[in-house]
Amino acid sequence: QRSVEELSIWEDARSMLRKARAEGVETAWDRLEQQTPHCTFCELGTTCRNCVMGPCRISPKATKSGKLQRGVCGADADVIVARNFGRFIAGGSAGHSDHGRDLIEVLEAIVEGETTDYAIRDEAKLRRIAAELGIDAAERPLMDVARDLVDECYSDFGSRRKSVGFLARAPEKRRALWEKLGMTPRGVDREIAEMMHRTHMGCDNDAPNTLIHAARCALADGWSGSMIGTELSDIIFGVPTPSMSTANLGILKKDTVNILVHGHNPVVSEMILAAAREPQLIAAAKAHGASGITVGGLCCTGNELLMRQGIPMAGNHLMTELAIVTGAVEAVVVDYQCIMPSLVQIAGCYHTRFITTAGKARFTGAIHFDIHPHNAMEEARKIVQMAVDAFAERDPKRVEIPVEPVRIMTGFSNEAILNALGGSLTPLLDAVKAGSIRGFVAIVGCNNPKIQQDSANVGLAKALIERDIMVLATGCVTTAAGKAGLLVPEAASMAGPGLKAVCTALGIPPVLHMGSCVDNSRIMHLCGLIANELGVDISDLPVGASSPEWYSEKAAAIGMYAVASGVYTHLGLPPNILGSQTVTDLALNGLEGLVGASFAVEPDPLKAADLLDARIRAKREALGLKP
Ligand code: SF4
Ligand code: WCC
Ligand code: FE2
Repeated sequence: QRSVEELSIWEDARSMLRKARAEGVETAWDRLEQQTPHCTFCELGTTCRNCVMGPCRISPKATKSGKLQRGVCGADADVIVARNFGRFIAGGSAGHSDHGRDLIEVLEAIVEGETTDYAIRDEAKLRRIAAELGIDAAERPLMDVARDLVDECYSDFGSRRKSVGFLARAPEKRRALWEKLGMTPRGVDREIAEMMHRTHMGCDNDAPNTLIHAARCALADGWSGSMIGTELSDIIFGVPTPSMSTANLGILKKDTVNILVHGHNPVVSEMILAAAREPQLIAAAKAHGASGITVGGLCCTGNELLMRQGIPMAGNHLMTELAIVTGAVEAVVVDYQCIMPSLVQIAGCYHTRFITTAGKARFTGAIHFDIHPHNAMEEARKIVQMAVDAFAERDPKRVEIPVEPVRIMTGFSNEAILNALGGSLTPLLDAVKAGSIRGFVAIVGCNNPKIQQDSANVGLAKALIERDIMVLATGCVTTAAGKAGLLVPEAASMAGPGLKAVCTALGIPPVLHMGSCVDNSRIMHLCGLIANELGVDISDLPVGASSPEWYSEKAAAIGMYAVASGVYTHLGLPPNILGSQTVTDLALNGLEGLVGASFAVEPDPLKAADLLDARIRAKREALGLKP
């Protein structure tokens, strides 16, 4: 068994791992050990289960023996790997985009008067976005504009369009390239469904052709499904603005009722937070001897509420099990995605109520509340009451809160960034031209128990800011960067001299928190704005992306749309594609010639920083800037 020090860089994680071991609670790390070694065929991506003539597998030694080179139908390793990877990307795109669609449904419920729990909080943004999508938004009643926006967004999911609405945000050159390559996303659901079709036996049996569609599918996510999720969330819950909060397990309080919100969508968690702030529920908590109610965030639901409401972050992906191990959590309220099924068992080891809220994400053994726009607040109150009541069952002898919370700054939407810059990108671009900011790297994504938790997320961020490269963080990298002290203005002292000067002048951190995983669409939008301002393509910009500790299908979709948009993208570990030379070559090299960017795989964060730095250097030189 590996020591807890090897598993995570954090004291809060290590303490809770020790406690879990002492109390006999199984975690993801234990199960990884049981699953190791993994199946080599699956690791290489050369298993196929797409029909019942199989399942089939292609031996990595196939070329030597001459046997097992093709599945029963005749598919070779290239075809099988491309098909599997295509479906992987489609799965990720579906997750983000279905989340986006849920926001359309909430806006629709507002427009139709089916809910009073939700409202249009940012009318100006609604009109601005509607106008951007070609809706007459100026003089008409708000609800009429909103109704048209709902229709417009739904249409992006269908199959009657030539291209999705927000694609106009991408530079013209890029759109022309997509058109030429057959990568223009026509509709979110269409591209996902077409990927399922193409990968049925006997359809797309040309690996590069399958990968081009994988890119189209991912672009539908990044430039439509996710983008709709972000923009509508801002309209309904408010555009994030900079504010301060805190992070790590120390945000759980010994004397409060602690509720953690986990998953991705702000729709339910915003209601939980609103309920937890109501005087009668706070009074109920006090009646049980608590001093109040703490709502803390996990993963992206946490990010959504951190960005807009400033709630504290308990942790990222690999902290979700460990948060319950504190023994100080009354309820974990989840929506969907990245919620380990093991949380049901771990909650069962304590007094913690594990509560699901989405019909499409139910967990056997969980307490379920079926939440819809029309009943959200009413149900949220019941959930908070349930957490309050659970406080009486907390066993103080089993409570251990290992650390003090760390301060973080959040709320850097594109609107907030532009605002901080006085309304125009010019000062930022001037800093880039002068070389005080040499470039930008978005560090995004998850934790993976195969990698010491947050060692690569934090290691890469530190190495980049030292080189005057500004870092943009989303998803589970947020809490990693926050715990490392990188999300406060004082972190400028850890940056290189140029970046330090810019951050100090603006009072911002060198690592900017831009939101949840769907909010990577903010970063794509920003790339589009910068490229248009400079009159170049996104692939000409001194930018990069990285997911050092990724695990999920969604992270692969994000990586794929970043690359297809022209952003060089580093991954800390490879997807399961190495069984195909063709697919691997295309991902690591060939895509560069097609879309002007490719993937790089490098487990060592310092070497990854070198790769991203070299890329930024080359792009700066090509733009005639000093490297
Ligand atoms: Fe085997 Fe081909 Fe069926 Fe896949 S589609 S399981 S490779 S026969
Ligand atoms: Ni996004 Fe990765 Fe976290 Fe889940 S919440 S674990 S996809 S980064
Ligand atoms: Fe996420």
